[in-house]
Amino acid sequence: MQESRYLIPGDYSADPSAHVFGGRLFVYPSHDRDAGIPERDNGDHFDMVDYHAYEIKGDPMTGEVVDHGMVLHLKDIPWAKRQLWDNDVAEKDGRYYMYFPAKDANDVFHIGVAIADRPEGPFKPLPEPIPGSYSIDVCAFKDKDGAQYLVFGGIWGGQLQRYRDNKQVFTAAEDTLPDGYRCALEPAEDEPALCPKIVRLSDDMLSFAEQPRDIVITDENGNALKAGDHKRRFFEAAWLYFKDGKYHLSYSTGDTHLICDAVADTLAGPYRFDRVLLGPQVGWTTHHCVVEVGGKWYLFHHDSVPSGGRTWLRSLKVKELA
Ligand code: FUB
Repeated sequence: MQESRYLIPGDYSADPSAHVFGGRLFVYPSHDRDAGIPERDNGDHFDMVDYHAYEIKGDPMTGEVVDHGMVLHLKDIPWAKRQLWDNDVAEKDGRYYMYFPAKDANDVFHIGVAIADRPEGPFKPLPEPIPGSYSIDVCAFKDKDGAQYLVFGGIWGGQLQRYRDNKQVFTAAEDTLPDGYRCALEPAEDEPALCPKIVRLSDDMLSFAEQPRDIVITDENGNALKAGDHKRRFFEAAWLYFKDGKYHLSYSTGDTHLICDAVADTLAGPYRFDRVLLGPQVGWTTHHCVVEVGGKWYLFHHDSVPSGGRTWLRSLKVKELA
């Protein structure tokens, strides 16, 4: 059996979120395109305008991949100006809720919701983003008691570094160094790293039921990881899953290009750094999800091999989780 598999040859997709809904495996990626925008550290070149929903019939390593077509387009989202990045979908009472980040008219990221009656969409967006939402990279997680959560956040182009206590305290100008875009606001190397956020969703799935909270990632001694610990600290692309009696938080380290896994006994954490799930891939970004299908665990991720290393044109892959 092949070790890994490209899922959508002939098109560019990234940032997979995979779920089994009603016994069917769905993958919701970002839909990459070449917008001709120069590569910058603020991610302007990731200028995506729509999403497709995919279904894999049967074994993820060999099954037919069905493209259910375009399920949401930027032009139909009244509040969003550009850059549809990593989305995820949650189910409640037979309805499906797609959560997605996009930049508003002021180039500030927020998270929107779009609703469908079927997991394959299409999804109809609400006219405004979720009040109090910010930053990028949404993961939807349903806990054992049925409560539903979003995990989100990403630094540099994902803008998380502009916020403290869920308030924007720094501006885009303060975030930008004179020599172009480089993130000026990451904490000092010996300060605690910025954390991904978790928030419980309201019963109707359309708003936050509480203030987003930090998910703290610690070292083996229980100390919060430092911002200078570039090989372990959170950058973006958090994914929460429950496996073997533990909560797992996996995430990208961004500028060191790793997917790491941290574990906790409770949803709230803290999460202790455990291991590297995936080493550097071709392309700058690395982004993944972990999902159980038929008793086996799979890692979905992306790389830029098929586009010849163009980091904004990525291709989805899957492999069994070791
Ligand atoms: O696809 C745009 C951004 O690139 C995502 O939000 C990040 O996770 C990175 O994959």
